[in-house]
Amino acid sequence: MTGRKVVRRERTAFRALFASILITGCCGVAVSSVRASQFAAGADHAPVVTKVEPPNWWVGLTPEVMLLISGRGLEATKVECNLASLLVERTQASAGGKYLFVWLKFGAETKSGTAVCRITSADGVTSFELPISARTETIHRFQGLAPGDVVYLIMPDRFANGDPTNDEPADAPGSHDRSKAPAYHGGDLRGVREHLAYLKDLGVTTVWLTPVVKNGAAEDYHGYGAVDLYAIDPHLGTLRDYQELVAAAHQQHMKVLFDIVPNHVGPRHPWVANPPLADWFHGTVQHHANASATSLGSFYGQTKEQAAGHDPFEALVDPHAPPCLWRDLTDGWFFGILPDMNTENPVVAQYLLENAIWWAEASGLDGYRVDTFPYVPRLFWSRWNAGIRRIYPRLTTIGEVFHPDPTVTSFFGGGQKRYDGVDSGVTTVFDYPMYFALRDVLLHAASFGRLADILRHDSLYVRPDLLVTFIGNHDVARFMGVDGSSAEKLRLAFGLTLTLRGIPELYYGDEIGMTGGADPDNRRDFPGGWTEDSRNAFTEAGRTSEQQATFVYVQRLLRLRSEHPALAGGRLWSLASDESGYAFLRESEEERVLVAFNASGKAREFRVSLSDTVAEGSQGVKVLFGEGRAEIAGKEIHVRAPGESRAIFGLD
Ligand SMILES: [Ca+2]
Ligand SMILES: [Ca+2]
Repeated sequence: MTGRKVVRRERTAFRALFASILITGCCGVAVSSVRASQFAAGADHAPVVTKVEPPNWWVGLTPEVMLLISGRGLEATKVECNLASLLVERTQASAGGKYLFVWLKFGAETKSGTAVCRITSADGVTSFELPISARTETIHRFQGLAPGDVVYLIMPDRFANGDPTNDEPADAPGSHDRSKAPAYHGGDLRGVREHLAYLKDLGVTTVWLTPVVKNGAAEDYHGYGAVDLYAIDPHLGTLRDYQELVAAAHQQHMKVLFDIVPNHVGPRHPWVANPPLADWFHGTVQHHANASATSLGSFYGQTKEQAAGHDPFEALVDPHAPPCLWRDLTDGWFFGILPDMNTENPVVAQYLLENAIWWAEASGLDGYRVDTFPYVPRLFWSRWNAGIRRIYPRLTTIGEVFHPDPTVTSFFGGGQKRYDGVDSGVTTVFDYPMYFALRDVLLHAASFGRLADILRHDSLYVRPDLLVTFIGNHDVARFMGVDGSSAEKLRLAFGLTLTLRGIPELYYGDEIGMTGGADPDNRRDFPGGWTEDSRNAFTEAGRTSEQQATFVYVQRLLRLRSEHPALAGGRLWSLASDESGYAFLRESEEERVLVAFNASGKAREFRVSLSDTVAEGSQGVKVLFGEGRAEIAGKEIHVRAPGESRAIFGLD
């Protein structure tokens, strides 16, 4: 909110009894108002409310809700609400009266309506409103992901501009400039909604948007610098735009993932100057640890080169490591600058859980992509996931564990307690080990056997079939932006991620071979998302022949995946693996499918015994996709594969 608005609010509060003031400008249905009244005496200290979080709630959702009221003079001696069934359990003022926590308990008789709650202090009275509504129908909402899903990652500022009027909101002057990589480019939620048909046509089932909450700096187009966890960033639209996007996706039988960041907020969040509690954050602006400072490569016997990928994640999963080896990771500020939430404080934990519940209930979203997962103490995750599941049992949570080693990533996966006695409760994690292996194999001449080596670690996961596989995202250089890449290698990479076990994630634009180096060059605008663009790659006519070839390739693979349950969720059996090739089976109740890759530049033949495999006794084979031929010869299958090719066969 702007300083001018706050001043206007305060003047209004001084002038009028029960003056109505808008407190959350862009919150669609969640807009609520503050009714302020006070006595003339002691006006300087009289209570004033500027913000209520959450701005509204629902009947029958939770037994209680904790409100964080912001303002001043909030040292309440009494808080009471006008609904008899709504009980004020307790209150706690803090930060010299700048904040008031109010715990409300919903009685069995609570009905929808707007509660008016009065705050009395020694110096005056004010009140705030809390709209409480009935829950909407839950069918087709909160769906969660299944192995048959395909995720498409979008950075909304860089995808499509559906509403040029929000390109530069009034409170963010100078933030919009398409010619500058770190500026806002104008893409928004409406732009995503208007291109759901394109994604549906490609074969995508799920959209993951990078964070949509309000950010505070002119270069926060990426969304990871939150200043308000209950508002949509005005560059992207309004809460109503987000609700309409989720509803439109559901109407087309698609799902939406919300990118949530309980670990930290942006440096410009108002809490940083005035924390609601003294220990709201781990440390202070002046004194805090850096979560990214330490490397433990040599501790675990790595060479200098190997150590580059090693960090305190390894100590965190090491039952022999004292907390001093990993404490900075969980309690330090990300990059040394992003204020780290003290999630061990139960008030902070309740705030963050309610925030996740609020976005789900307000929009109907289907899951959370959870940022910086290892950076938050695990007991918080256990309770956070359990709190979400109590209400939304099918909702999927996907943790970001950015590490190449499956013994590390699997530790954070949910479904079982680890050495610390904690089950993180997260549904699944991203398959970073497979990402690193795929890039090493296809772009850096590593042995193809690396893939089978990653896959043998699947025994460490409770649900390896739900791992989210990918060849690119917003944090790494584009696959096509890496030296040695080519359209052919990109197709091999898609061929692998779309046929291996797991839920594949595609990074926007990779399906047309977009290029770009490290952040922010990997976040270029999707061509055609802006009316002034010379080509519109959302349409076949606007794609170059090479873009069209890659698009059609991905589309055909996704169609095949949706038509063959073995490819979407079947068990994977590694049959043959060496420096340049890999052949594996996918097995479902209905079928067995053989997938063969030849990464070398020359044609080659696989001769694979089917004895003692689920394909033993197969009589025939037919090509489902790609180049190459195969035949059953006795107890063997012989596959002839051209150089840099992949082929998929159905076995009878
Ligand atoms: Ca826009
Ligand atoms: Ca942390």
